[in-house]
Amino acid sequence: MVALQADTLTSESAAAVPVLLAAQHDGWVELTLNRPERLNAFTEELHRALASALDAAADDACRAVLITGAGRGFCAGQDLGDRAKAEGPLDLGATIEAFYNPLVRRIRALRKPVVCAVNGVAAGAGANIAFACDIVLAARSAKFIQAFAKIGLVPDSGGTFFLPRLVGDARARALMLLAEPVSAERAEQWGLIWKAVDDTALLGEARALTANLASQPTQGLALTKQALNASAGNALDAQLDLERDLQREAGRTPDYREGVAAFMEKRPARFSGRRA
Ligand code: LHQ
Repeated sequence: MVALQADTLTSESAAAVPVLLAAQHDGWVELTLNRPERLNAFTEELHRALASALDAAADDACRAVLITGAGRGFCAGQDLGDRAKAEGPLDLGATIEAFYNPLVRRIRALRKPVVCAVNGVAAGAGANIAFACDIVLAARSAKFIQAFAKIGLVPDSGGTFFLPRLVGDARARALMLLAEPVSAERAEQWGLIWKAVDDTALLGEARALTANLASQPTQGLALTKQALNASAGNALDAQLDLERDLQREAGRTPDYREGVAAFMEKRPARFSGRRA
């Protein structure tokens, strides 16, 4: 695993421990939140590093992204110590506007799949950032906590959007009002995540899944993401129109031609992910 290049490598101290690790693979990148002693809670520094890494991942050479956490936790949301250091009253809305909302928007808008491997507890914004990703795998020992209620806050980072849509209103309400942990297995049963995986198998499975996604028709997957992102706010008529427009675009990609040719020739497809 390598640290990010100088402009995105940020560190907690002069000892230079990067708060985010970026490992480049063949066509995909693995981003590891790296503040294990704080269960990878978000500081401004971590937000900045993650934002730059996701911007770098927008390059067409990168065809999938994996996000995970170092140590025993995935992410405990906002670093509450970081906020406590601030002088004077805090404007939490400004923090959300500057960091959390752009992060959720970056993940959703990225024109390639974002896989999240939840290796341990995901609390507060840490849970909701995971739910913003396209495919979520979680270690069987991991749990998800809408921790906001315990400190008098409102679920953010898209939680009030994603949860009711993923698990329905009754479960979303209780999870948010009670801040009760949900195990990875229950999260899978409820449709909150894609899959719970044995702890020791998590990273291997998440890497294999991401590598496989990086070999797929990237433009088609990007357009599929776009359709799904729009679905929550559209009526059927508008969604049908959008599907027509996106299919028109997909039909013009080299990977559509390759997919059909491979099918006809009864051979595996070799997708390039190129736009044209
Ligand atoms: C932490 C944290 C943490 C600092 C564990 N901060 N140190 C947006 C905009 C602006 C402001 C506010 O918020 C937001 C969005 C949010 O995310 S609000 C929600 C913030 N997160 C939380 O309220 C979760 C706080 N953490 C916990 O409830 C527990 O740590 C969980 C349930 C996640 C894990 O519990 P345990 O497995 O028992 O671990 P632990 O509590 O012993 O934590 C291990 C260490 O990590 C510990 O430090 P220490 O020096 O005692 O070993 C904790 O203080 C530290 N830590 N979360 N958010």
